[in-house]
Amino acid sequence: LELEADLRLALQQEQLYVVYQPIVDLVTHQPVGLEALARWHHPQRGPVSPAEFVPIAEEAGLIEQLGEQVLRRACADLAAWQRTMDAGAPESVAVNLSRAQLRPGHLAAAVSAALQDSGLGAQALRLEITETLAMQGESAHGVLAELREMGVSLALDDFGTGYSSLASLDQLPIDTVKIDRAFVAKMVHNPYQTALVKSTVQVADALALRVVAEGVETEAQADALAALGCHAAQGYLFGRPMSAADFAAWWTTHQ
Ligand code: G
Ligand code: G
Ligand code: MN
Ligand code: NA
Repeated sequence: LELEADLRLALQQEQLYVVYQPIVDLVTHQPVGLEALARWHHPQRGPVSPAEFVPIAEEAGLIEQLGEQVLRRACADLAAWQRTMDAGAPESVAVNLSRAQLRPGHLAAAVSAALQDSGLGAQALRLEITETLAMQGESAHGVLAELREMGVSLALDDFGTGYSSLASLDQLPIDTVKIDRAFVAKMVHNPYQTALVKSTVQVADALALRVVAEGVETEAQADALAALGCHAAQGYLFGRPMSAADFAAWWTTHQ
């Protein structure tokens, strides 16, 4: 409850900030994109993980406000990079959505406003959803359809955990699947986990979906994923989540 009050205040004062983690092509290791991740530095407790404060925001009815701040910051930062980088600025940014943000009408309006204020086109935004939420009912499907109609692309996040199933890849209006890092961690030297990733890539290929592996920490994991035909990866091996300024420098030196 104390954290909830502090979070409410932090949102009012816009104390939350956003860090960015690169996504690289698994064949060339060239940067191809980035994911925005929310951060909160509590004045007394220090850093609080989004794994802790996102559920608090959901319960307290603060998630739309939080989501909108992250969306606006990510769009503003991407627009600034596109204005200031000489060549090859990122074309899009991925932003995580919580299930409580999937309200018909409201989410599309917030996304539109963030795009309009930053001057970005809809293709500059990739929204990440998890299957547990994506699967919940007609209204969620309607919201996803609204976003797709706007031209925003959708990624299925944390694939391989929870309720995710290969069958759902065909049923959601997504263009990307993100393989969860728990899956990646278990893969090397484990034939069963390797087979699961392999079949995920095969189904994704058949549906023309892009596959991004998360939490790649070692060369062995990157090599194994590349050998399985996985397209892109994200993880500490390539780059940690960074401030906007550090990310811009990282991106420029990795062109
Ligand atoms: O960045 P980190 O690994 O600490 O994130 C922990 C969890 O919080 C991940 O599941 C991630 O998807 C989620 N998360 C990070 N930023 C956001 C955000 O802006 N909105 C939502 N809904 N979840 C986020
Ligand atoms: O659930 P989602 O995929 O949005 O969360 C991404 C989370 O994974 C972020 O909190 C980010 O900080 C974390 N992360 C990114 N790369 C790595 C990695 O290589 N190893 C580990 N352990 N976590 C990572
Ligand atoms: Mn994500
Ligand atoms: Na994930």
